[in-house]
Amino acid sequence: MYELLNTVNSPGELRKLEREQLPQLAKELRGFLVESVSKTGGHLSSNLGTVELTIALHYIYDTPEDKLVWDVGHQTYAHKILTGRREAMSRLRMAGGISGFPKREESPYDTFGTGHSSTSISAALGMAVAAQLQGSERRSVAIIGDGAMSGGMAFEALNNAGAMDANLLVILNDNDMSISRPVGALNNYLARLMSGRFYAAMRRGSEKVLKGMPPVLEFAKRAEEHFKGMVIPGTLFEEFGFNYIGPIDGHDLDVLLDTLGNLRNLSGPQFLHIVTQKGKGYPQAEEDCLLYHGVSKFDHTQGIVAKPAQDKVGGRAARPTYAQIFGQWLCDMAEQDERVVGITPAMCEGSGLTGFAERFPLRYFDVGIAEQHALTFAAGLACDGYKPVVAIYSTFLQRAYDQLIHDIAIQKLPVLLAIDRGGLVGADGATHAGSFDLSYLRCIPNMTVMAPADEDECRSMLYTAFKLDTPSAVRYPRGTGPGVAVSSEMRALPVGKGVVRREGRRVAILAFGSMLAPALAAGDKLDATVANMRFVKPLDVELVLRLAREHELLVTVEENTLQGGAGSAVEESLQQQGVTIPLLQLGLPDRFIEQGEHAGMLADCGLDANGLIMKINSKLT
Ligand SMILES: Cc1ncc(C[n+]2csc(CCOP(=O)(O)OP(=O)(O)O)c2C)c(N)n1
Repeated sequence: MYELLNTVNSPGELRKLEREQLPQLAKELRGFLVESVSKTGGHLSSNLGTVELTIALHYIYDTPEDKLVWDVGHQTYAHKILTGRREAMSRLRMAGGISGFPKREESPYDTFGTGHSSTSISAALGMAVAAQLQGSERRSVAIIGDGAMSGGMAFEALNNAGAMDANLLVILNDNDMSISRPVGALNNYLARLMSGRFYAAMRRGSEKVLKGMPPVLEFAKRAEEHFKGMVIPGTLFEEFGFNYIGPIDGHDLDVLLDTLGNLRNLSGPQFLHIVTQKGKGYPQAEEDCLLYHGVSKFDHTQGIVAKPAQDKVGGRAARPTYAQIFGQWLCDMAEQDERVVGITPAMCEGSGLTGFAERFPLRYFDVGIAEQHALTFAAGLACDGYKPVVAIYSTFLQRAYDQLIHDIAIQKLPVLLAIDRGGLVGADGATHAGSFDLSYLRCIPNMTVMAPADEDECRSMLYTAFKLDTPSAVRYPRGTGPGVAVSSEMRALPVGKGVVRREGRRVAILAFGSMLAPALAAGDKLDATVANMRFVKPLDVELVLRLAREHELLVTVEENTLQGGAGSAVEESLQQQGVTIPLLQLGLPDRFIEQGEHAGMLADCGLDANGLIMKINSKLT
């Protein structure tokens, strides 16, 4: 079935193929991708869109000597398959298997590790400058989507690269989609560029620009024959100092090969604009590329079967995810208070904002993949009387740390961060884990930081945070919780207070957020006291002191790195009060945790009930 594909185990072998064989290879690669991803889950639409580009790049460039840097890296499955990892695709994103993103330690062809967006131009520029300094002719190519291009870092890098003469090629893979519809002025600009309305004017500009550059002129003339006069300069990218080529059809191998072949020989900053279709070649994904952006396992002969609106599990309604609970709360809050505005950096669906966006379109802001801007934009709104709620994944909030401190916390602005994907996230692995937020949030003055242990508490915490009128964060995990029914009431919790959930002897377990469930299970086995601490900041010091007085051992447990986390807060408070008591701090270890299945990953870290029992027992004896 994959006769030709099976013969290609490296780009070296790919380069031995005749050009005429490449369309067949693309066809087989696409079939393999659909079949393979349907068995493992993963990103599908973006990968189907980059099949021809990946083949053409490895065919023309001398990889891995020449460097390909993929932005975000979710579109690198074809690249993995062609660089010796075809068989490893059966364990994509699984424990012990290959990552869903490029990873330097996985292959020499993965030149730069990614997962977060908008880094490729900076990294490829660094490599291009390194080549220049080393007197090498090797080339560096950044491949970046139109969504990732909306990130500020991409512009910082363009600004830098355009004023240098390093041999950098930036390929803009324009499929007119981010995860959902792309937003912003750049996107409008690209659409206008594509529409051809500006074509004539640009064409005149093009001749002017090309005249002084004979190799480009020659290339442009040849290219013109292929794509019937589609070579136009993009004013914006030209202004940045790049030589702009495009837009060209990113699924036409002939055009791609000719164009890249020419660009490979040009020096200085080059910009190639290609147009692709997300989901290309799999009709269901072409139809609904959002649904097929990130998929779980499915039957590829049928496609994803839509779930009924009220999904039933064993006769009961399926549990809502924390993201859905947040989305519902935001709608309810917005009904009550017209100062509520909702902000997302390009993660509408994942953050549970679809309903809010539909019901409150004027108070909903998708700002693009721009976390830094999202926070400072929220700060601005807060300055003038609004109550901004920023829905953001823990891992992406890392991008906006200074904005949180400098623009929000110092000014004590009432911005609420609804932080999703706190803790380990499973198949996406280390780049997407929300392992650090409790540590990096609790050291910021003026912040209130909460972690819910169940769904109902999540809603109450969001309301509590909203009522505070100071900077606050509610941090909840990916997916579903323990299944506690969510009250429709808006109930505020007492600030800085935890609750004892189980009274026991000798040992007191102080659980934060998602760790309450295993703590309660361990508490039952050990007859230990278990407290749901609720607040990481302000910490319930009174409760900590009482538990210290009444027990022989305190145990803190959190789904956050041990360094500087909630357990450290408990330790600091004991120190400050001059209380000495054995303290066992449990949490994520000081290493990056690779992809896997969430429960297994927690167990590996000793954060399931059994792990807690073992560690507590060994501390007691
Ligand atoms: C800093 C950061 N924020 C958000 C994301 C989540 N994310 C992953 S892919 C994606 C869309 C990327 O769109 P584009 O670059 O156009 O690539 P496409 O999927 O369309 O091929 C987003 C928002 C991320 N990876 N990194």
